[in-house]
Amino acid sequence: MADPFYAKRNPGTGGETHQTPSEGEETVLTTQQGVAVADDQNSLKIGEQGPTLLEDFHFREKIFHFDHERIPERVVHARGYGVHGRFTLDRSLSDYTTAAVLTEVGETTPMFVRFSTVIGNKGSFDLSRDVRGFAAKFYTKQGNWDIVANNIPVFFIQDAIKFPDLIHAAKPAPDREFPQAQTAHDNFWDFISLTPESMHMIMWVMSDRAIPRSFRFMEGFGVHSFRLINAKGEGCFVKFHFKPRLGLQSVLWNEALKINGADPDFHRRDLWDAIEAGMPPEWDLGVQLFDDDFAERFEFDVLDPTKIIPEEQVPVEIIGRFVLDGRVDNFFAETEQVAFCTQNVVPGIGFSNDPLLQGRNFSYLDTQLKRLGSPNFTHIPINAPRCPIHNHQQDGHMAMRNPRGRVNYEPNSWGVGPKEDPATGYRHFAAAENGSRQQVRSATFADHYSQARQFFVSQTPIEQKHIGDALVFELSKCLRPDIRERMVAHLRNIHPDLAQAVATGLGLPRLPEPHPAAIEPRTDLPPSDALSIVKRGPMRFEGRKLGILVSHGADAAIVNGLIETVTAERGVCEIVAPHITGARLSDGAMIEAQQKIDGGSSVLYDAIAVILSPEGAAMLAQDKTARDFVSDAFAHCKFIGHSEAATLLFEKAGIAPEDIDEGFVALTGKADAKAFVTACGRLRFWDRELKVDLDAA
Ligand code: HDD
Repeated sequence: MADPFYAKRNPGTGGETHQTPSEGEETVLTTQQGVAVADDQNSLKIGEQGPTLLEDFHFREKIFHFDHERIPERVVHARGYGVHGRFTLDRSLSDYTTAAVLTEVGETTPMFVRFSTVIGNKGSFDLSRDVRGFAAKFYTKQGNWDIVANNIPVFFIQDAIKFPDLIHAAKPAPDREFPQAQTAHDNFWDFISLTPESMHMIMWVMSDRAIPRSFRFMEGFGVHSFRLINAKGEGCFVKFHFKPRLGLQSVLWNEALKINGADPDFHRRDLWDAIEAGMPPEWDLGVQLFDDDFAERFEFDVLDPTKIIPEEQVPVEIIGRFVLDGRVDNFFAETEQVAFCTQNVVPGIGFSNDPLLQGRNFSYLDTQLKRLGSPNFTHIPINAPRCPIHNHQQDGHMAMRNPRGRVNYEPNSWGVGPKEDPATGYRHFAAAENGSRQQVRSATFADHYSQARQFFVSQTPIEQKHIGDALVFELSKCLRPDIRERMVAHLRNIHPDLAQAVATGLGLPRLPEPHPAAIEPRTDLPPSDALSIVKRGPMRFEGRKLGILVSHGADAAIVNGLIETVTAERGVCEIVAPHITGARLSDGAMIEAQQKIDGGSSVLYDAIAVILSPEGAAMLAQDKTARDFVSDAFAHCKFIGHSEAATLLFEKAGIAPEDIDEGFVALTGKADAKAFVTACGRLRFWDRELKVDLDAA
C-alpha cells in the first residue's frame, strides 16, 4: 500500500491508481483521449484478410505508447527496489542543526527508500557480489532531504573525476558486453590494482557485506562527512548511519551463486513478503558528530571518503528510527522514476569539501535530466516535495506546475509572487576557504592501507577466510597473471596472512614484493568489533525463514511445534514437499506446501528442518533435489532440525553419521522445537565451515 498522503496530494498525475478500477467496478476501456473503445482484440482492416489501416487511431496510439515505455536505466544502480516508510525522531539535535527533521522530537517524516545493486543492469540478479545502494528520501516539511547511501561506509575512489573510469572498468567490457553484474574480470581488477586508494573498499567488497542475506539485514552509511549548521550559523561535522533492528546477516558465496539461480529476485521478494506479512523492517538512524578540533586531531582526513571514523572513537548516537512498511503501487511510477540527489538538503544540513561528494553534487541532477527527460522531474509525484513549492520556474517538457497569473519574475511591482526569506531560507555554511587553484590530491589522503588492515583484523577468522576466498575467486577469473600478482603485492601491505592465503589460492610461485606505498602502512590501529557481521549477530531467529521439508506421514506434532515456535519468534516457516499440494501428516491433516521441492532449494532459507516418515525418507533419498536440499544446507553451515527417519536422506546426500555435528538437532516431539529455534538464532554453525570447504586448507 502506498503512502496515502502521496496519492491524495497528487491526484491525476500518476501517483495514485485512479485509472485502475476497484474490484467489482466495471469501467469502459478508453484511449488516452478518453474515447471509449469498441474492439480491443482486432485492428481495423479492409476485409477479413486485408491490410491494417493507419486510420485505426486506437491501434496506433496503443502501439506508439508501448514503443516508448522504456526510459534509460540508471547508469549505475540500475537494479533497484523501492519502498515507502516513515522516520520518527527520538532525540533532538537542536544544538547542532536547524533542520526540523532532526530537531522536532516525535515528528514523523514520510520517506521513500530505494535499495539497489550497483553494476548489474535492471534485469540482473539480486545476489551479485556488489555494493548495495540504500538511498533514502525524507519528505520533510522544509523540503526534500536525500541521504544517497550505500551499505558500505567507504568508497573506491577519493575524487569524483575517477568515477567514470571506475564504473567503466567494473561494468562489462565494451567489446563483448560480459561479464554481467560482477567484478570478477580483468578490467575491474586492472583498474583496482592500479588504484591503491581503493584497497580499503576492496576489503569491504570482498567481505560478506557484499552478499547480504536481505536488504532488511543491512546497515546503511552516508559515507561522507556532511555539515550540520545550527541557529547561530555554527557548523559541526556529521556522518549518517542506518542500523537494522534485525541485526546484520549475509550469505555464503556458494549460496549466493545458487540463490541467483533459484530465485534471482530473492532480495526484492524478501522485502515484499516481510511487509506483506506485517513484519516491516526497521532501522535506527544514527549520527557520528564531531567538530573541527576532532577533524584536526584524527589520524586520517575526515574529507577522505576511503576512510571511516571507528565507532570506538566517535560513537554512533541513535537519534531516531524508520520503518519501511509501504509497498509501491506501481514500480515504474515510484521505484523507477524516483530521483535522488546528494544536493537535496534542507536548512541546517550542508556539505563538506570531500571531493567525491562535491562531484556527486554535480552528477545526480545531471543524470536525472538524461533519465527522466525533463527538468520537470520534480513534478513527478514520487519526487515532489510534500511542502508548499513556489517559484518562477516554468515550462519545459511535461510541465505539470506552472506559475499562475501574469507575474513570473522577481523583483516585480505587482506585489505578488514568492520572495526569498533570509530568516528561514537555506543558508550555506560560511566556511572560510583559501588556497591557489590546482589539480592535486591532498597529502592527507595518502594512506591507503592502514584502515584496510584494520578492517581485516576486526573480522572473525571465518570472515577473514571469506575475504581471502572471495579474492581468490575473483582474481582466478582474471586472465592476466600480472594483474593477479599486482593485487597480491597490495595485499602484502594489508596483512601477511591474507597475502599468503591469496597467493596460495592463486598458485603464485612466490610472493611478490609489497606494492610501493606512499605512506608506510600502520599496524597499530586497533580492531573494531563494529566492523564484523558475525561478532554482532542477532542471536535470535526473528525475521528469518525456516524451510521445513515434509513427506506424507511426517510427524504432525513436530511440524506444528516448529511452526508455532518460529511464528512466536516472529520468524516465518515455509513448507517444502514433494508435491505443491502439500503432504498428509501423521494426524491425517493435509498441510499446504509453499514450495515443491524442485523450486524450494534450501538456499532460500536461514535454517531447515527435515521431518519425514520412514517411507517418505526412502522415497526422497532417491531424489536428487531432496539430496541437494540437505547437502547444500549442510555445506552452508545451516542449523538442521530433523526427525529420526531423515537420517537416511542425510546419508544418501553424502552426510555420513560422523559428520552429524552440533548444528543438527534431533526432533522427537513438539517440545524440542524451542531448543532448535533457539540454536537457529546463531544463524550459522560456523564450526562446520572448516570441515566442508577445501579452501580452508
Ligand atoms: Fe552514486 C546513483 C550511492 C558515488 C553518480 N549512487 C546512486 C545510487 C546510490 C548511490 C545509492 C542509486 C540511487 C537510486 O536508487 O536511484 N554513489 C553512491 C555512494 C557513493 C557514490 C554512496 C560514494 C560515496 N555516484 C558516486 C559518484 C558519482 C555518482 C562519485 C559521480 C561522480 N550515482 C551517480 C549517478 C547515479 C548514482 C550517475 C545513477 C542514477 C542516479 O544517480 O540517479 O548520478
